[in-house]
Amino acid sequence: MMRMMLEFVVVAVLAGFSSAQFNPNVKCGRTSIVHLFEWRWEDIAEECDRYLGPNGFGGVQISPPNENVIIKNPNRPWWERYQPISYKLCTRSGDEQQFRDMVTRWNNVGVYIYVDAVINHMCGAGIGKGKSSTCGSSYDTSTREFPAVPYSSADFNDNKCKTKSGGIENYNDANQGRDCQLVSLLDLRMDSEYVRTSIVEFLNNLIDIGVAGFRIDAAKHMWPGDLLAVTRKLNNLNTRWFPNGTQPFIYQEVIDLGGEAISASEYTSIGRVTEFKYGAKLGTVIRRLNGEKMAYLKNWGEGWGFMPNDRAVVFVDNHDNQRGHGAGGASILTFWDARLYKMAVGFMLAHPYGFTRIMSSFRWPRNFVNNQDGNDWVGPPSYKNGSTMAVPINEDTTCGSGWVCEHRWRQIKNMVIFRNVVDGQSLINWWDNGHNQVAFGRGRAGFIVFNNDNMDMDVTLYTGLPSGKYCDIISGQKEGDGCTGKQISVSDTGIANFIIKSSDEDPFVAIHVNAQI
Ligand code: AAO
Repeated sequence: MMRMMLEFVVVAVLAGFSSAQFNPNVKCGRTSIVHLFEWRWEDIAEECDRYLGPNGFGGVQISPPNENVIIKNPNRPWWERYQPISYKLCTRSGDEQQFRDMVTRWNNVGVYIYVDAVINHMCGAGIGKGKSSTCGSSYDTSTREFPAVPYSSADFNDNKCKTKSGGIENYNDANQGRDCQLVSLLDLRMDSEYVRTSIVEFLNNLIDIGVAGFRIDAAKHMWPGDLLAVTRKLNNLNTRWFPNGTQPFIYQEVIDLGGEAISASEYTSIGRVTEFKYGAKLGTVIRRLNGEKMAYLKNWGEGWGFMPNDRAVVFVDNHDNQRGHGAGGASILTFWDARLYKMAVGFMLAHPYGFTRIMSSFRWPRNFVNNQDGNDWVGPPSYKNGSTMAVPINEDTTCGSGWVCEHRWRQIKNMVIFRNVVDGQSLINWWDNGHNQVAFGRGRAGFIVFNNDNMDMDVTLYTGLPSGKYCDIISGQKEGDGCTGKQISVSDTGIANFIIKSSDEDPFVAIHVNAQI
């Protein structure tokens, strides 16, 4: 008993002084990252120099880089990458050399890589025996053998889980959530020193190669103490590119919409956490469901019951909930609802709450039967042999071959820049019409106006900006000495007139001091 108490005190003290990493490590003046879902390393490397770097993006979240099982039925779903076979760095996105090249190229220009780390589990329990994996490593799920790590039966939670099926049956039971299988994925025994060390070696290898941080997949399904034990052993970032003593950025995927046994706050001392309420609520507001209005966004953020600002990673949609996986439900906005989506992303990037992540998707043939998309599994644009297609760039800067590239949409790209320009400025000069016309400023650096009502808007507002002519960065942008879209004049007293028709292609206007003419 005495010893247990002592251990508890030691853990608590260590947690208090833990090397928690909340700083996204993005270069000064950059404030967002983009998830290039399922992109090949070669394309990501190109996208850095040709687009993301010059347009002020801070970094990229990449799909899991380690070996996964190859699923043939259905044919190569995107989600096979969430079924690890080993920690070797070869996947449909590329091999280890391509991975290293990508990281080096990015780091050299100061835009960083964040790895989606799948460490809670290995592949599905029913996968069987074979070598159908992205580097050809063998596995046998009945004996729990993964020789390329190696892991064997003692490294899994089978004996700890108390449900009949061996899987999570009830999200109101925290023990099930952590000790049982998530959708029948073989659950690693994270309280074992050996498993912890294997995971730490995997992550430290990536850190040494040069990555800047990790999205921790399924963090909710690991005990916070086990996760802390792993993150505490991570190396500091590679000093070839990062200042001495820089810790990796940690952001944990914890779905907490309230009302379940496991809550996000259990993880906020380890690193940042994905705030799933953000996209679910913002979608509800912008879609005007359940009587919600944009005027209510006045106290958006912690005022809406979200986690503390400096702990949150926020996004409008993610790779799961854009296709009905994970959580959030029908309110989630995606590229499929482009007009509303751009408004939601615009609002997110203008608002100071949280660290922002942009989604960049691929199209799939949606096929709804009884409100369920039968094609929610479809993998990235690929050839018959299963290899992923390159991302071709069209003349108008959009992407081809089924890659959506939301991050290249003018409105979104320009709002990423807006966020950089207004970084550190507080939200001021809020205005609303009591319904869905709202406006606010960020210090004296930027101002944004939305019209999500079914009527035209013609208002004169105090912007707080220095007097002058500004280009609206939504309907166009500044090019040379002129604007390609609307132009807004701010008077000597900081006042400007905004006209937004409800029929405008994008019913919002944004101006900032770097788009002045
Ligand atoms: C695939 C097959 C499975 C098969 C399995 C193994 O689809 O049928 O059993 O292989 O062979 C992804 C895919 C899965 C796929 C898996 C492995 O999404 O379909 O399974 O790869 O290939 C939970 C977790 C969360 C997880 C999410 C999808 O908590 O961590 O499910 N996300 C991550 C990744 C994701 C990945 C994995 C984890 C696994 O982002 O891509 O899976 O590595 C509740 C809980 C949530 C729970 C959801 C969904 O949510 O709160 O924690 O997420 O249920 O089960 C309301 C509630 C909300 C509730 C929601 C849905 O909105 O408010 O709380 O309803 O009920």
